[in-house]
Formats: sequence, structure tokens, C-alpha cells
Amino acid sequence: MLNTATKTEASGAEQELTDGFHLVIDALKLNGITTIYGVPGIPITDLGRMAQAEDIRVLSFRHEQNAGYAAAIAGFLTKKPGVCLTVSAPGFLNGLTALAHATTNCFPMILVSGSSEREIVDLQQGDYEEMDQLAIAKPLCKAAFRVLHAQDIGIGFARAIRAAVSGRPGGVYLDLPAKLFGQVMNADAGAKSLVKVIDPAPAQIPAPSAVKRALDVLKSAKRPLVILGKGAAYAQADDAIKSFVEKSGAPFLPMSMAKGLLPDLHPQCAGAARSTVLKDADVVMLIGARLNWLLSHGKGKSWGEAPKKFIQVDIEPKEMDSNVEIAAPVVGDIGSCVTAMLEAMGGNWPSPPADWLNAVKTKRDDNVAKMAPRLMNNNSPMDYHGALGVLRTVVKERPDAILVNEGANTLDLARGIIDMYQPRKRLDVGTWGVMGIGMGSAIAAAVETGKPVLAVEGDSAFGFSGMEVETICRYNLPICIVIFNNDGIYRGTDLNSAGSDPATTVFVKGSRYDKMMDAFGGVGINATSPDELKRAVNAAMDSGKPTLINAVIDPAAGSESGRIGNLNPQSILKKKQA
Ligand SMILES: Cc1ncc(C[n+]2csc(CCOP(=O)(O)OP(=O)(O)O)c2C)c(N)n1
Ligand SMILES: [Mg+2]
Repeated sequence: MLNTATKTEASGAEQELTDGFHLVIDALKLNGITTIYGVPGIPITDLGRMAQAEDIRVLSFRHEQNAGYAAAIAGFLTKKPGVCLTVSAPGFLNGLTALAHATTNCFPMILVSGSSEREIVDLQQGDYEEMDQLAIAKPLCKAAFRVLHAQDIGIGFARAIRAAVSGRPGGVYLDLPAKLFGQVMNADAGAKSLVKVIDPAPAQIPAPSAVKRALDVLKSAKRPLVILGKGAAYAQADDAIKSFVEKSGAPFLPMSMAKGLLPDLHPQCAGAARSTVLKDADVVMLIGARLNWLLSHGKGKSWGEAPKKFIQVDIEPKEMDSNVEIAAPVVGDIGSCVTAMLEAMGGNWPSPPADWLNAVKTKRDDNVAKMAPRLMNNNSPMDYHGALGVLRTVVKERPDAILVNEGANTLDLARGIIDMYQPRKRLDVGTWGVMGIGMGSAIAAAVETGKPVLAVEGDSAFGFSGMEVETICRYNLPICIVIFNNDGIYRGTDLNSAGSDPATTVFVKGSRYDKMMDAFGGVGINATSPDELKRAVNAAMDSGKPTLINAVIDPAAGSESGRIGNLNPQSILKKKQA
């Protein structure tokens, strides 16, 4: 396997040799990892070159954080760890946000960073890019390892891969000191030292008693609700999940990145009746969804007064009872759990009471009807609804395209308005609501799936990764970026009440982000009405050419923090001053 051998004369005998560089590459290839996202520099420049020469796709970014977000979402899309490769100290730190993000979102990812000389780092003698990276990474990921000897590279990667994808997936850090790459060893011994990870994410079968308990609780429900989280989307158990939800007859609510697991237009989808189903359900089954802030911790006003029982299906036993009592915990991988429940339901599972199904349907239809005329407006400058009404149709006509979405109003409104039709087609800010995932996610989505990508970006959100438009043009990726340009964060109308500086939330008025794309040879378009936007996006999605559309949005259209303004801390002092 090693076409890397060098012939040398050692004590008279001819030996085939390999080195750390090639062992890293061979360890990745042996485990089916064929793409690396990163930024070159000492000590990993040659590693990237050699990997490319050995048919690994190496995508060079402009900033490690974006490469890291690409690796994280590649992990989500493929169930294999996405690999991000960085230089030492500053490059490592730039990648670290993405590693922590991957861990928080349960995406399998490996951050591989070169590091400086251990002897000098540990004595703090001021090496080039000196930093104790392993110690810093540890609290921010699922596991962190350092490899000091070439013969341990195989084991190091095996441990990293297994840690990333088994159980609840997450981020793993792998520290490779500069000296490791040049270490040579006998090629045969090197080949033998590599480990092909067998069954990296073993199935975790739920206990039959837990399955029975869960179904008993579900059957007792008068007003059942199923909530699908991105863990359910990650599981790639799409058919089993669809069959289970349909057999249960319960309304379902998809969390943001679970949209499309069953189509948003499915008759059981309660997405447009969210507040009603949360308040009124009496039994809630969570499948790969956590009761964190995104679900108001399973208690309080949004969950209403009606007593509730929770069933939770999750691979992580510690998740149970995290916020409220879980009446029926089902621990195992989502595919195995849902399949087991489906089998145990038998042939004549009773439909939930008709008054509940009708109540949800009425609410949903009302809300959809109320929204409809707003989505058809052709105002110029555009408001969010007019612009999103257009994008909603674009996605409807191209259900296999991938939608990347970040911002505040741009995120919250797009999530509600753009229906999804297929699993894992909506990629967004995830558990932390982090700005900056946009271009990394778009690039990885295009690279990993070969599908066209539509990135719907707030103007602020885009700024966090905007330089990667050059990367998109360089690799000629089928990505259409639409920037909702409302001159700022939340709104472009804030004023500074004191000095002459602009307010903290506003940007240069009338910016032309489309010209950034012109600079790198992509297609840049300024769209001032829904009609113009529609034409431009359709052309971009059909051509597959890198495109950036500056969608001019009324600066007064948005609201503070989008839909989560209630999370802003308040002080009575502020009110008195106002
Ligand atoms: C890394 C990071 N920094 C800052 C924030 C705070 N934040 C939340 S939304 C947002 C930008 C919202 O503006 P924009 O993307 O233009 O969307 P709009 O509401 O204007 O449509 C910011 C800075 C964040 N979520 N993540
Ligand atoms: Mg904005």
C-alpha cells in the first residue's frame, strides 16, 4: 500500500522506508477519509501537498475557522469525521471554535493541528508558535490525543476516528508535533502499524423494556407530539423514522436541522402550529432532540399548564432528566431505537384522538393562510417575507438543493418560511446560534454531496466568513449566496445617541456585497425586488456558477435579535434612563 517508500542502504541491507507524513496520509485513506479542510503553513504545508498528490481532496481555506466549520458539517452530512488541518498556535486556535461547535452540536470532526517542539514548549522557552495545544483543546472536545512517534500514528488516528463517531458524536483533537512528520521507519512495519477501524460507531440497541415503556406512554397519550432533532437527521435512518412517525399518527415538530426528515408539507407536520403543540401536548417524544434552550428546557410559559410526560430517544444516557423528568428514556442509537419501536408497535397502532389532530391541523392551516399574502409581496426595497417567498419557491422547485442559513431575522424567518422536502438539506447555526458557519458549511455541502447550495445569509452573518467567496470561486463550487442586506445587525436604522460614530449595530449603508464576487471572477448581482431576486437565484442555481446576490432589504424591516429578543438581559435602570 505504501507507494511512499524510499530505498536506502542501512547496515548493508536495502530497506523500504516510510515517514510520518505518509503514515498520516495512509491512516486517513485506510479509514476512508478522502477530504481535508484546512489552511497550510509550518509544519503541515508538505502534508497538504503530499495528501493532494495521493488523491486526498485538500481544500485550502482563507481562515481555519471556516475550514473547521466545513469539517464539522461534513461530519454531520456523512457520519464520518470531517477533518480540519491547521498549523500550530494561532491556526489551531482559529480552528478550535469550530471544534467546540462540532462537539456542542454532536458532529463528528477531527481537528488535526501541527504543533511546536515538545521539549521547548514544555519548558516554555519561546518556540515558534509555542503553545500547549493539547491542554487547551481538552475541555472543548470529546477527546484529545497527541502522537509522538511515527509508529503510533495508526493508533492515534484510530482512536480519534472512533472517539469522534461512536456513541454521541463530537469533536476530537489530534496533536501532531512537527518532528513527527519527518520521522522515518521501516515501510512494512509502518503499514502494519496502521489500524483500519472496524465498526467505528457500533449499533447501540435499546433495552426491550425501555422500548415497551416508551410505547405504553405514547399509547396512553390523548395529545401526542413527536419532536425530531438533528440527531435524528444525523442518524440516516430516514425510512424508519418516517414509518414510525406515520404509524404513530402523532403530529411532529422538526427542529431546525431536522426539517425535511419528513417533508414540511407532510399532513402530520406541526411546524406552523409550534406554540399550540408545545403548550397542549400531553405526551412528548423527543427523537435525537435535547431539551436545551432551543426547546425552552421543556418547561415554563411556552410549554403551557397541561401536565406532560416526556419520552426521550437518545444515544447518550446522561441526556435523560437533564432539564425535566423523563418518564420513558430510550437509550441507543436512533436507527436501532426507532426500528425497535416500530417493530414493537405491531399492526394495529391506534390513531391519536381526532379532536387533537383536528385542532393542530386547524391551527396550522390558519397560520399558513395568514402568512401566504405576505410572501407574495413585490415590495422594493424588499422586506424579509417578500424575499423569502421567492426563495421558498426556488427550494420547492429544487428539493435536493442544500440550504445554508445564518443571521438573526434572516435565520428565524427563513427557517419558518422555507419548506424543506428532504433530509439533511438544511444546515444552519446549530445549538449555539453561531454566526460564521455560512461559507464553510456551503463549501463542505457542495464538496461532500455534489448538490447545488443556496446560502441565505444576513449581511452581518456573512461578514464572519465572507473572504471564503474566493475559495468558492477557486474551486468553482455550485454555490449561490444571497445576502439579506439590511445595512446591519437586526436592523440598519439604529442611531448613536451620543457621539458621531455609527451605532454599534449598523454597517455602511447601501453596501454592494455582489462586487466582492466580481473581484474573484464569480457572478455578482444586485437585486432590489423579489422579481429580480427570483430571476437571479434561478439563473445561479441552474448554471451552478459561484454567485453572490446582494438582496436589498428594507433596513427597518427586522426586529432586535430576530425571534429571540427575549433572551437579551434587561435592567430596570436602563428603563429609567430611557
Ligand atoms: C460568533 C457570534 N458572534 C456574535 C453573535 C451575535 N449575533 C447574533 S445574530 C448576529 C447578526 C445578525 O445580523 P444579520 O446577520 O445581518 O441578520 P439580520 O437580523 O440583520 O437579518 C450577531 C452578530 C453570534 N450569534 N455569534
Ligand atoms: Mg442584517
